Parts: sequence; structure tokens; C-alpha cells
Amino acid sequence: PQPVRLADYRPFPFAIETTRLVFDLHPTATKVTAELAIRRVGDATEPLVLDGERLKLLSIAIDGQALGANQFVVDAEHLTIAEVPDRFVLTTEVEIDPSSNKALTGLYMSGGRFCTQCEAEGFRTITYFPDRPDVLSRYTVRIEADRKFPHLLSNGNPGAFGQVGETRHFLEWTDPFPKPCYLFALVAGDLDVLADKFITMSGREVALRILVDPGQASRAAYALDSLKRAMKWDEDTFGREYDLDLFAIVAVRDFNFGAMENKGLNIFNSALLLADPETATDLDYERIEAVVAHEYFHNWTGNRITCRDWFQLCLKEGFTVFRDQSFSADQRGAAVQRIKDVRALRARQFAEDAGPLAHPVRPSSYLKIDNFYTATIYEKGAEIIRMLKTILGDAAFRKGSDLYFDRHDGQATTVEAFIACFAEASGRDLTAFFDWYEQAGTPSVTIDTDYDAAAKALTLTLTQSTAPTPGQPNKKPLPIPVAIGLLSAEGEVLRDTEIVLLDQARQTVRWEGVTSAPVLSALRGFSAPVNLTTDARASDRYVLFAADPDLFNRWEAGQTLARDLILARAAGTPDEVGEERYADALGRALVDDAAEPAFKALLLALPSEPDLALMSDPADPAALHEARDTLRTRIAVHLGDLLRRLHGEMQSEGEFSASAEAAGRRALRNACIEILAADPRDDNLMRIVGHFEASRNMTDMIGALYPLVSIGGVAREKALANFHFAWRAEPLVLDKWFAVQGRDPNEDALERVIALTSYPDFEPTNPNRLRALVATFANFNPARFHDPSGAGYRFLADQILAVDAFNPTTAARLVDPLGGWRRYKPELGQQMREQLERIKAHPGLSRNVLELVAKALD
Ligand code: B3K
Ligand code: ZN
Repeated sequence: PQPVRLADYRPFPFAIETTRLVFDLHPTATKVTAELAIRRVGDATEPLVLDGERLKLLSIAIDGQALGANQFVVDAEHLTIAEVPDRFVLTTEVEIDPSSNKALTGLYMSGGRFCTQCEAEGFRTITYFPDRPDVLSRYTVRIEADRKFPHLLSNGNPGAFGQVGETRHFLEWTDPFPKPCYLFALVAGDLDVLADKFITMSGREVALRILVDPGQASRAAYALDSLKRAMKWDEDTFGREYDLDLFAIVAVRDFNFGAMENKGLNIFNSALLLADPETATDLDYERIEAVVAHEYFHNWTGNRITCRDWFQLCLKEGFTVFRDQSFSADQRGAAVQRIKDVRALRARQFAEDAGPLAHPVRPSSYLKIDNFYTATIYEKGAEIIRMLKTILGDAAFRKGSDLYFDRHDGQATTVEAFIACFAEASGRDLTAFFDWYEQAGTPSVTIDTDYDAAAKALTLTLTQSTAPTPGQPNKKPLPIPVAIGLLSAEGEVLRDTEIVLLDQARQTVRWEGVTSAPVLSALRGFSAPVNLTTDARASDRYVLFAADPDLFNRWEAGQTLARDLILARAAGTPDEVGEERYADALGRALVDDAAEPAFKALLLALPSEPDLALMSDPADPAALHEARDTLRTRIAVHLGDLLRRLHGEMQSEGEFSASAEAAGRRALRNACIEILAADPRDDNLMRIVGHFEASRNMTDMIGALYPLVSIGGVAREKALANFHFAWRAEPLVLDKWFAVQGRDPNEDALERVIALTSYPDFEPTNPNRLRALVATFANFNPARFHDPSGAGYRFLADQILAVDAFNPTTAARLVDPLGGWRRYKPELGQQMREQLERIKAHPGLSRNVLELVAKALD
């Protein structure tokens, strides 16, 4: 297969002024009639080439005249009409079968309902159309279906409706805003509605509707509340107002990823929409709030202004992630939010950037665009916007975004056009900054300090370099904003935060008036997505861990200390004195009354095994697991009394509250028992079992279920059986039951995971269920996935091949854990590689999976 290249971009030679779609819905044979009003805008010799896959063409006409068989050509991917007038109406009628569509792109059925997913290229399986984001058209849609499907929904505003014969009905929708076809959506089925309204800043009333499975409406309350807060926040923060009379969200159980921002009709994976205290954890609440906001924010960053081509994906995704992260920070507290965002960035994006799939935030070629919905495009894309704001300052940043919304409204545009708005608004040259979009890899930054006590001057030497990535052997220096402050050895502030812009390979900065030997607090708030090395000693880190006013760096200091101790132990050189010292310092941090429980919970979480693997070369997952567990046990023993006391103190008796504050207390309580589980003496075990049995919300219940599973034996069996019995009828909760077993650290875990795949509740066609077990195991259980026998790798490869036969998008997203094979010790890496080879040789492999395994093997 030939890659698509950015350099080959050509505008589409026709404009589709209006699009009228008529859906005659039947589960196995849906008819779609498309009437496209087309005008030539390019060369007179250009043929009309439309995308279309898996469509049965029933009829085709231009201006009402049926075309003869020699006037058009249909192949597996296109409809081509060599000669067309300059202005005409093309009418096609096709038949499709939603009921057999298990790929979950295009029009498919979930839970007996019709629904769609068109981004990136699903629309071409619904009708013939130029399926590219730069062709914007005004849509009217008529949906006709059996009355068994009471709700008929599409984008925009509803219009005419009525009965058709005895059993069917119809409804028309008009979307006044021109849009690319990837934002088209349709839903038909039996749904319950949670309704509300929102008055926009200019006083317009917007009807809000969340539509869910019958009986589930109350579980949509938190999503609705999040939506209203997000709408208000976007008005206050970016001056963006909603533009239609209706904003609807529909939840579906079968969905390839989180959610989709279709114009006026968002479609959500039910896992990211439905929540109540009994069935959802605080993490679910947090993600629902963030994703509801994210999809809503796309209405401006994505829908009103969209991407010219899919290489510009970060234009909408990076900016929208930045917007949702800022929203969450305002809702839940900036420091805690930043720590969580950085943890996710390092775990997913830094890993990607360090492996065979490293690519720039704006890539220059792809085989399957579905594979480019990556952590790099999303999360690193957001980091770039964050740096832009840090470099320009708040006021100039807002001026730039205002200019962007104003200038490009209604357009499909590029990252260059976006950055140009900020350059113009701030008067700064952002040419070098643009390299962040085009250069892959995580820069390494070093800072060396030289303090001259006599002169009371500190000289900082900063350097940067980026290792080669596939296709990019030579890297340029990037403009890196490094936020730096100084503390005294006693932990007092010596100098407030200043942004040093490192834009050369090597740079020195001299600070006068530094009154005592300083402790450096660098890259505060994680001011840039880089790996930082400094000449700090462990004693400096303890100063930061105890006293850095920048909470991100306080947390970071603790993580670095823990990481170094674990890595030393894994390498066979344990530092027992250091481990005691770390536990002591952690104990002091936990009794600091000024710190929030949510922050303390983060301090208690040791660096994860995948993160540790990324830091060691080559990685030995078994040794890392062992070493991390030993440190955890040491903390459990050393701080046992304190952890038990905190666990008691954090318990709340009153009504459940989903607030960040209440969630923080639950998080700290759970973090305490997660550590205590490493020392499963009787009173600890009883405490955890008691916590499990007394839990009245899912956060508490899951908080104890994982520790009990990790302890193994009877504790594990009993807890799993009780949990399953209680929740067997709740798919979203049962997903958690599978996920907890995916993370089971006991030696028999792989065997059990394999056995679970033949369990009646295991539905591989449902991506949530599949990922709960298989992706959780492969990504978050390194000690068991990297079984020396290679059985973990074989299991994953079997799953990938099985799923690829019906859902390539989801199969491709399982490849990643094998992709990093070069970073593991050779006896493991070799076996990982063999499984990649085996997948690659499989007949009939999808392009999605092929692209990823080929790159991983390259
Ligand atoms: N834009 C969608 C993602 C679509 C993924 C297509 N493979 C959701 C989001 O990022 O908001
Ligand atoms: Zn998005």
C-alpha cells in the first residue's frame, strides 16, 4: 500500500454546496440516497472522484438523468465520473448493512440502536462522497425508520416529522453550519432523555439533551452538569459561545474510543458518560468531566474551524486537549491536575517518542490515519500550546486565539495559519517554535550549576539535545521554556520562578544576588515536555520534596528519589539507608496539614512499572516489579501506623460527594491500603477486607478490590466472586472486574487471563470489554505480560489477529505493548519480535495493523 503524504496535498476540484441525505433505515439493508449540489472550482478537465467503500450502488443520476454504465466507474474504493458539467446535482442511492458492521466505523448497530462514527474515514462506508476534511457542505437529513426506533437524531436543528404508513416514521434535520463529512452523525433507537437548558452569554437559550439506555437517565446527571460548566468556562476563558439551538449527547456501549464531537450531536462511549456513586469511580467522574468538556470545546476548535487535511489533526486535537486540561485544572486544582497530566504524558507519549512509532506532532506521511490518533498528536500537541502560552504570556495568547477564531471561522485550515495568528498578535517571530510540530523525539535537557559564594552569583549551564528518531537522524535545538526557581538548603525561597528560554544547544545564565548556596528547582510545573537531568544530589531532592512551593516539583522530587532507589535495587545495588530515609521523608510529607489529600495520594503512588521500564536500558520487568514491591513493603512496614491512622481519618460518613475535595480524601484512603497490602499481616488484611465490605461507592470498592487481588489466595477468590455476583448485570462495572484481573500481579495471572477470554461475559466485539482485559494486561501488568516463556506475547498476538478480522481500528491499538521490543533485555525482546513477525505474516491482515507492526520491525 502507498502512504499518503502531506506534500501531495491538492484542494478538491469541486465544491459540494449542499448535501441532502435520505436514510431509509433497516438493520440489515439500509438505503441511503445522497443528493449533492456540486460546482466545479478546479480545472475543467478534472474528473469527479468520490470515496466509497463496501457500498452497493443501486442508482446514479446527474440532474435527474440516470447515468449509463459507460459513464462512470466503481472500484473497491472510489466512484469516478470522467465527464461532469460545471454545476450539477449528483444523486446516488446505495444499500448498506449496519447489522453486520463490527468494525464500528460508519453506520452500525449498538444495543439495538443505529449509530455512526465517521471520523476519520467512516463516511465513505455510508455514501459516495469526497471523504476529506476540507470539503465543507451544508447538510439536510431525512431519517425514516420503524417506530420501534422512536428517537431519530442527526446534526443541527430538527424540522418536519410525520408517519410513513402503519409502522414507520420520519424526521428531518437541518444543520446551518457547513461541515466536513467526518462530523456527520445519525442515531436512531429507543432512548431515555435527560433534558436541561443553557443560556449563552448573548442570551440565547440552548436545549441540552443527553440520551441514554432506557432506565439510565439519572446516571447522566454528572455529564450534564459537566457540560454546563464547560459551556460557561469556554465563554469566560476563550470568549466562545455555542451556536445551535440544541446540543445533544448520545451514549452507546460499542465504541472504538472515548467519544466524538459530531456537530450538535456528540456520541459517547457509555463508559465516559454514565456515572453514579455505586457504579463509577472518582476516576470515571474525572474523565467524564474532561471528555464532555473536550468534545464540547471541539465545537470551536475542530468544528467551526476544522483541519485542511489529516496531517493537521493536532490543530484540533492538541488545542482541544490543552483546553480540556485547563478546564480541569480550574475545576479541580492546578497542581494535582498537572501532575496527573504529566504522568499520562510520560507514560504514553514519552514511550511513543522513544520507540519505533515516534512521529512529529504534525506527521508528513501515513498509511492509515486511524493509527495517528496518538498520544503525540493529542498530548504532546497540548504541551506545545501550553509552551506557547508560557512564552507569550496570558494576554498575548488570548489575543492570538481571538484572532484565530475570528480569521478562520468556517474554514478548514493548517497549523501554520494557527501559529501565524499568535505571531501576529504578539509581534514575535515563531519560526523556530514551529519546529516543535515537525521534529519528533523528546528533548533531553541538562542543567549544571556553579555557585560562587564570594560573588554570590550562580551560573547555570543549560544544554539540549534530541536523539534521532525514525526518518529524522539530525535534530535541531528547540525553543524550550524552562521555569526555574531557587531554594535555600533550609527550604526557604531564594529566588522566585523565572522562565529561561533555552533555544540554543548550549546556553549559560548568570544570576547575581544569590545569598546562599542554592537548591535548584527547575522545569517547574513541567514547563516543557523534556527529560531533565541536573547535578542535584539526593540531599537537594529532599529539600524540594519537603519544601518546594511548586507542588509539581515537590512531587517530582519524591518520584525521582523513589525511582532511583527502585532502579538501584533492580540493578542489584540496593541502598537500604536511602530507602529508610525516603520512607521517613514520605511520612513527614503525609502529615503536612497544608497539603491536600489528593496531593498526598499522588505522593504515595510509587513510579509505575512501565515508567520504570522506560528509564532502564535494557528493561527487565521482573526485576523492576520485584524491586518496586520491596520498596512498597518497606514503606508499608516503616509507615504502617501512620498509614492505618490516615486510612481511618480519611473515611467520611456523610452523603457521597463527587467534589474534587471528597475524591481526594477517597484517593488518599485507597493509596494507604494499596501500600498496606504489601505487608498483608492479619490486621492489614482485615482492614482491607473491612474496607471492601463496608464500601458504599465504587471508588472505595475498587480501591480494595485490587489490593485483595494482589494479595492472592482466598482473599482474591472471595472478593472477585462477590464482586461478580453483585455486578454481573452492569456492563460498565463488569469491565472493571475484568480490568482488575488484567492487572493481577500473581504468578498465575496469565493463565487466569487466558481462561477469562472463554468466559461467557467476555465479548471481544465490545472494545471496552476487550481492552479491560487484554489491553490492561499487556500495558499495565509488565511482570506477567513479559513472562519469560513468551506466553504473554503469544496471547496478545492471538488477540490482535482475532480482533483484526472484524475491527482493525481496535486491533491496531493493541499492537503498542509489543512495539517497544528493542528496549527489553534480549531474551524477551527477541520473543516479542517473533510475535510481531507472526502477525505481519498473517494473511488478510488489515492496513491498520500492518502499518504498526511493519514500523515496529523496521
Ligand atoms: N475526534 C475524536 C477521535 C476520533 C478518532 C478516530 N479514529 C474524539 C476526540 O478526540 O475528541
Ligand atoms: Zn478531540
